Amino acid sequence: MSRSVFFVSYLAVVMVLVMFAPDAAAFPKYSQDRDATNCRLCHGDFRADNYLSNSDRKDWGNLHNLHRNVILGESDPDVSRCDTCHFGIDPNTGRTPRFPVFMSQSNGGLGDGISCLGCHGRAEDAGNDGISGGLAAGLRQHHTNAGVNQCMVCHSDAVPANYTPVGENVQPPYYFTPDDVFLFKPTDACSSFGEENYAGIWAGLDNDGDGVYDVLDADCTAPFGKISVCHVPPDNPGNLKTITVNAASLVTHVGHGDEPGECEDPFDSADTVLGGRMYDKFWSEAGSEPVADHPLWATRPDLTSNPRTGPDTWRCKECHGWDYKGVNGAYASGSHRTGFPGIFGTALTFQEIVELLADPTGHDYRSQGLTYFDLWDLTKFVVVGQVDTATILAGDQFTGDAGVGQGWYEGGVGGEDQGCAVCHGADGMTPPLGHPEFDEFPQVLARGNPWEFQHKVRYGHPGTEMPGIAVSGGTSEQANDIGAYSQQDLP
Ligand code: HEC
Ligand code: HEC
Ligand code: HEC
Ligand code: HEC
Ligand code: HEC
Ligand code: HEC
Ligand SMILES: [Ca+2]
Ligand SMILES: [Ca+2]
Ligand SMILES: [Ca+2]
Repeated sequence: MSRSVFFVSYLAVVMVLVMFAPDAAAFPKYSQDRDATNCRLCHGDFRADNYLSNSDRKDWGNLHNLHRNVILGESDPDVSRCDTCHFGIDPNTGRTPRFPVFMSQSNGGLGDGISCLGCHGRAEDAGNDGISGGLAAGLRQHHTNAGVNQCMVCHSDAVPANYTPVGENVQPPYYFTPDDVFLFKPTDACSSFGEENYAGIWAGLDNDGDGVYDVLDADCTAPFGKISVCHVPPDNPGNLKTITVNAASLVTHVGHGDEPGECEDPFDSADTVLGGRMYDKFWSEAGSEPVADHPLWATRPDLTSNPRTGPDTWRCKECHGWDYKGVNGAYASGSHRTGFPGIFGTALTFQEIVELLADPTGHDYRSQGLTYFDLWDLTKFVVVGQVDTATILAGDQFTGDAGVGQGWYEGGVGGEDQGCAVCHGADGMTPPLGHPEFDEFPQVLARGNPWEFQHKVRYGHPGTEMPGIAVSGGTSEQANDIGAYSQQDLP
């Protein structure tokens, strides 16, 4: 795109924002001013180490270096990979300024100077959005389908009902092949042999945003050739084994609970944070929403206090409590009482817990689409993610330091954590962008249900962009301080 077209579209952005979203930040940059705005609000500093992926919650290292060195590799020093994303020439220095970084404008490098859109957009989706060129419809719908409502606030093509992006198998503009300059660039959106996968779990990008990745997406045909999968023996889910299978049978293997790629130690590679979120409401993170009652529901010792039916009866917290103490904790009485025991201090081993959760005559979670890998995440939460709520609460009052908690609330607990205020406002009363109906404000939940509050603060709110502090290494002591601040000092 020529410079003059860029200026025209830049003017259009300014006008659109003035007309429709006077107080919203302009979006086509990664951040407004190297601050927690635009993409950086949720994906953090692009150049920080230990990026925790928003999609698989694994540590991807440094996103900037990953893109520069691993995804882009470059054999010809005259062609700068920096130009794939960076834009313009500073007349004083004659060099490319490194800030700001635009979503859809760059000097070139790999391809035509369309920056992130070269890999995170598709030309075939153009012309279907109210305020942008529309190339990133799939990226936006991926956000929407994952419960991130932000993009819909401004982009009409972020709403699945308005527009269906072209299929997973349609290649982004930069995926042409072969390439002898950018040696490692992605070449296949179906990523049959990992062509789009560089970090984290085996998946590449969900290019059309329907939530299904790569060759598992019905738009892609299974490839020929051999591929490694990690096989989970159904009768002994801890004893994983890497096997080589026909790539065409991958979908079938995954259907049986296997995972593409080589095996890792299941407990080491399990994810406590994802487990904590699934403990709250698993189908917002993995598997599917149950229809009938949980099979154990009919056996609850108290059949009358808790009249819930259907999906709610499958939430771990519904039987075992937000304090993990079941009938011996906050659910000893009230409309959530079931009489079931807690899980705090369980003496079961990892292997026993995975088997208990899979048991078709008991907890039966495989039946709702959870894989053994999901069950390992839940198990890791059970083993290392619980806290004894008696150590942070006196009755229903947090015992932490409200002044210290204000610091965490407003500035974050460290690492990637940006603090609560960026989404909930300094006074807690601002609904997160894209969630206008929200009224379960931090202070409301902290005062009304501190046991639930501590869990949400640590692990976030499933199915939404709220990360929780545990993902950044936050502790239960910090949750306690945030609780004290929210109970005592927020209006
Ligand atoms: C309000 C929070 C939020 C904002 C703002 C945000 N993202 Fe995301 N993003 C997420 C979450 C959460 C996920 C993971 C969704 C999932 O897969 O569960 C994600 C996933 C992604 C992915 C992975 C997609 C895939 O196929 O796996 C990319 C790429 C991405 N975001 C880029 C961006 C860019 C570029 C921007 C700015 C234009 C942006 N995000 C703004 C929260 C956000
Ligand atoms: C995949 C796209 C991409 C590539 C390729 C890339 N960058 Fe960046 N770069 C970014 C993003 C995104 C930011 C963060 C902008 C922000 O925070 O708003 C950034 C920020 C920077 C900054 C900090 C700018 C500032 O003033 O805050 C420097 C310096 C930088 N890049 C240098 C480079 C160099 C040198 C190269 C080539 C070796 C390169 N980048 C390649 C995307 C890229
Ligand atoms: C050359 C192709 C390419 C370009 C250009 C590119 N990306 Fe990416 N990006 C990828 C791929 C591929 C992945 C996924 C890697 C994986 O799954 O292992 C990714 C992942 C990401 C993620 C991580 C999402 C998550 O799951 O947590 C973010 C954020 C992101 N890109 C932002 C950007 C931004 C912002 C730009 C432009 C400044 C950009 N990318 C340019 C190919 C690219
Ligand atoms: C405050 C309004 C606003 C919000 C919220 C917003 N955008 Fe945008 N976005 C814009 C505007 C305005 C443009 C620029 C239109 C242009 O110049 O093409 C744009 C352009 C883009 C582009 C480049 C153009 C293209 O063809 O797609 C990408 C990528 C993008 N947005 C991604 C996202 C994602 C992902 C989200 C949600 C996480 C999001 N945006 C949320 C206002 C917004
Ligand atoms: C419908 C109620 C119900 C739900 C929902 C439920 N459980 Fe249980 N859970 C029980 C009952 C009853 C027991 C004790 C009897 C048994 O072992 O089956 C138990 C026992 C356990 C134990 C063993 C405790 C011990 O030390 O013996 C663990 C661990 C456990 N559950 C974890 C979970 C997890 C994780 C979830 C969510 C994925 C979950 N439970 C969902 C009812 C439930
Ligand atoms: C990246 C944005 C973001 C950050 C940071 C964030 N939240 Fe949230 N929070 C949300 C969203 C989105 C929701 C769900 C909105 C909805 O249900 O519509 C939510 C929900 C909540 C809820 C209600 C949960 C329920 O049961 O409905 C509470 C309480 C809460 N957040 C407190 C906090 C606290 C305390 C922090 C800081 C430790 C925090 N949030 C950080 C975005 C965020
Ligand atoms: Ca990956
Ligand atoms: Ca898809
Ligand atoms: Ca893909």
